Amino acid sequence: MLDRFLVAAEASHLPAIICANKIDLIPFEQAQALFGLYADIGYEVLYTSAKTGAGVAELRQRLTGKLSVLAGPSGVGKSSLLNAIQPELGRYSKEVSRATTKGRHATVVPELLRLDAGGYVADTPGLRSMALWDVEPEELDAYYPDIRPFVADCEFSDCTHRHEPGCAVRTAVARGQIHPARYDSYLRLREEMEAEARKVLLRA
Ligand SMILES: Nc1nc2c(ncn2[C@@H]2O[C@H](COP(=O)(O)OP(=O)(O)OP(=O)(O)O)[C@@H](O)[C@H]2O)c(=O)[nH]1
Ligand SMILES: [Mg+2]
Ligand SMILES: [Zn+2]
Repeated sequence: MLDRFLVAAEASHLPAIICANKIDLIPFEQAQALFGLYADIGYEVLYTSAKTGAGVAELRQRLTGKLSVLAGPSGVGKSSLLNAIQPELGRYSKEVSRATTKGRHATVVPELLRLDAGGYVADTPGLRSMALWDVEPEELDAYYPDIRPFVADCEFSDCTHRHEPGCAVRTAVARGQIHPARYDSYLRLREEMEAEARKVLLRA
């Protein structure tokens, strides 16, 4: 899911910040073991807790003066984080709206909110899945900043990085220059996109 969001952001030329919330629930080393690889790739990773306030000032600072959107699965604490940044901003977090919320989601409609410190931020309902429109399977590798630098060295210009001989991406995985989890997510996403494209062809 995270890699999917990152691909969508790369494809739209939107700078992405990864916010790992609820760090009060696990030891910090454990959080770092999960998200540290993204920092290695070059993404900015913020570790936050809406509950203790950890990292909230940093998040507020990164949103100030910008037009941003908080996206992620339901229940991760997007609205709670906004509440922590500026009271009453996350009006639709679970606590506040428990009495009126029947469904799984606390936030029901995306809403653009004004920050006192300047800028706007959109709170969104949690996403269970996300389609990647306007991204062709053949260009997926370009949206993985950790895979992208190796693609030009593949023997075949249309290399899918699955099984072709002389694949520089697979060599990089073997050498530990690309994290295996990221390579796996590339393969899965590519598979899914190709299956989707086949369905569209069948319908046509
Ligand atoms: N322990 C802990 N709980 C948190 C934290 N942030 C949010 N929660 C809890 O997580 C639950 C979901 O929080 P929400 O802010 O409603 O989550 P959301 O991402 O806005 O969810 P949707 O609106 O459905 O997409 C609530 O019970 C919050 O109290 C945190 O940093 N630590
Ligand atoms: Mg919400
Ligand atoms: Zn290749």
